[in-house]
Amino acid sequence: MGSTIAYIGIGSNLGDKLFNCRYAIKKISQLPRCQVAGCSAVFKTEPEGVTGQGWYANCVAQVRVTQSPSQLLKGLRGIESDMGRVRRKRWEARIIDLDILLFGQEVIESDNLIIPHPLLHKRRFVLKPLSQLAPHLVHPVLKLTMSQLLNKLSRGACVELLNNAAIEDAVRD
Ligand code: A4P
Ligand code: MG
Repeated sequence: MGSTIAYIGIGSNLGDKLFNCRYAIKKISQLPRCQVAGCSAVFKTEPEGVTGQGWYANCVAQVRVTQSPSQLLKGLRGIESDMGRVRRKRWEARIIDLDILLFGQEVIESDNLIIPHPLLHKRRFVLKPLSQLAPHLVHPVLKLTMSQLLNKLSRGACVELLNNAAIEDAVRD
């Protein structure tokens, strides 16, 4: 199987949020047939679409994989549960959330996997880190680049830099 570049959205709004993001990246780098090729900075972001929750730490990892999207999803679900995530209801506060944002230029709509992530183009907390890593990457359905999608967003939830440098080291620590 040839390799594919995928982008994983990482979010945490419980516990030591920055540590959780760093730890998840390290765990992603240890998945079989998955190599972390780059990481964005981590951003402190206002919750979007939910009220009454604490701020999130969000970042995006770029990974080179030689596995299928569903195998990658399975690996990510394993990391979420190893880190103690318990799912009760959708969009609740979470220790860690790992979403596949993009998987090469593939478009997938199955029962348990939708790629590109259906809200990717509407969320500053996704587009800001994604355009840091891949500003010219084209959305396979909307045919706009990540930086074009970011520029199209109207003013909304606040996204500010939390940690600029440390994440790259998470893979090496
Ligand atoms: N699923 C379908 N497509 C995908 C995909 N591309 N990647 C399915 C990962 N999973 C995918 O996800 C529910 C189901 O989605 C999974 O069983 C999987 O088969 P989940 O992680 O259990 O639940 P969730 O995270 O509560 O729901 P969802 O829809 O993933 O929500 P989001 O998109 O994660 O949004 N505000 C800020 N500032 N930062 C955030 O990170 N996150 C959310 C949750 C809301 N507001 C936020 C943030
Ligand atoms: Mg999720």
